[in-house]
Amino acid sequence: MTAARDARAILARLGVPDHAFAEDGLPTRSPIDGSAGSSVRTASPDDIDHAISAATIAFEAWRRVPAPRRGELVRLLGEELRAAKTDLAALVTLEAGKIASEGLGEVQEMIDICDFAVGLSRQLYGLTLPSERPGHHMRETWQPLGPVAVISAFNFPIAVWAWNAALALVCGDPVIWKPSEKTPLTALATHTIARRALARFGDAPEGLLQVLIGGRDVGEALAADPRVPLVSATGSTRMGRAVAQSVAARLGRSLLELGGNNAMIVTPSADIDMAVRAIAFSAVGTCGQRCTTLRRLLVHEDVAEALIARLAKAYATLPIGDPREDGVLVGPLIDDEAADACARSLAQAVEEGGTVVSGGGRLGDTGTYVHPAIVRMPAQTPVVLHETFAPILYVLTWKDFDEAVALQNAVPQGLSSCVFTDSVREAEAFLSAWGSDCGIANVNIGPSGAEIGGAFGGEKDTGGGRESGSDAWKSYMRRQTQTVNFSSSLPLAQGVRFEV
Ligand code: UN1
Repeated sequence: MTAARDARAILARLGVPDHAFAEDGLPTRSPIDGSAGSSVRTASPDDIDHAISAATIAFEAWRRVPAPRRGELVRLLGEELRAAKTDLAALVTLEAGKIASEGLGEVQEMIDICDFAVGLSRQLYGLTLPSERPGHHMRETWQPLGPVAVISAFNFPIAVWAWNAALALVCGDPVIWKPSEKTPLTALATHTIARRALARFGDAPEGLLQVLIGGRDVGEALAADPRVPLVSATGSTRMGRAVAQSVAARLGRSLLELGGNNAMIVTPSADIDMAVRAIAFSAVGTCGQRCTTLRRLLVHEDVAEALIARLAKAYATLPIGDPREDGVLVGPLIDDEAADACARSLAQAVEEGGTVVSGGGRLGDTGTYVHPAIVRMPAQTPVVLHETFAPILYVLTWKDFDEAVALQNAVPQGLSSCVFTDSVREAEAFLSAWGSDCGIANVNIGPSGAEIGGAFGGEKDTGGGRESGSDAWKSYMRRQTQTVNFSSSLPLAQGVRFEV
């Protein structure tokens, strides 16, 4: 059975309506076997305009619904996702090429953020502040913001929508989703599941949750439209820069989660067994296509040879292949273009003085399956500074811990980072103000696979946004400082006198 046929069966089972598909629409293809799937209807400029109008109208009603009641919709969404978990996860595998366990993990991440958002719907807390004026009180309140555009990437085709949508919904905001053009099927399936939650909820306004399938033009239209106060975009730094400029030109707000170039520092006291396991998952998992994938291994010169030998041994036995099969740990890259980019970066690394220690190259001459590679580099040359979305691990050595931290920070991106050490001094220095400059910093844990409870995102070229847990919800709301005078006089702040 081709992957595309498997996908079609799941889409039918999940009840994705026929009108979502069109012969002349966006073609789909599974990276597993290259089989062509159903073509998907794309949004016209009119569709985009209608979607934004409908979201604007929905906002009028939704912002009046009490937040805990809004949370009820997200609770139902979590229930529907639980019920559809197996099918939806299998579709992630078929469309994005993730192994089964990671497909399930992706849907679990959606369920987790729903649970988080339901609790949040009874919080969304503000502050009360002492007023300098007698008989006055001051408070800070968080109000719904308006329609939120979510632009998501193929590598977490649905979880990133859920991070945004679950928070936006409880915050009182409608959501317009532009999924990656590489993964429209999982988006349509998710939208269908969300519609079931909307139906059970009963009186949610039309236009509260919408999906627009299409390419760059859709993202550009959403970024440019002043009716969309927040654009949350996940993807390449190049895309994020374009979105940010367009949104900033109209003084809108953008929330960006862009490229990473994540490193692990391994010190002489590190538990090497644990490091090897962490490296394997974070460098090779999702075939190197997470924003949080480990791309740079910075290892102390005394332990480098032993660690590289252990890694090369582990890489040699990696089960690569059809991600539907039990035991496979490395599935395909998303498409031929990604496999070409992987090959180009490896060639560039060698040109820049790198030595391929393990892997590299395709399985067969064409196709999207590659051997994860370990490449020793003499320095952080241009190829190392660049995020290639593929399983290539660059290895560099260092002598002095400060030098390691400097190397970790000397790239344009700032998403995730970690140190493996048994030294409390090194661990705490890494986490200090002069340590890692990333949004995520871990000790004795790889850089990928974050939980939803923390704020997710990073600095510099990663875009500065924070999504998911902690107080990331504040990005989806409008802060209002309120002062109420309950006295019968009108004192002015700062003692200003103005008698008329
Ligand atoms: C991404 O790669 O865009 O921390 C998101 C992780 C996942 C999310 C990654 N929970 O690796």
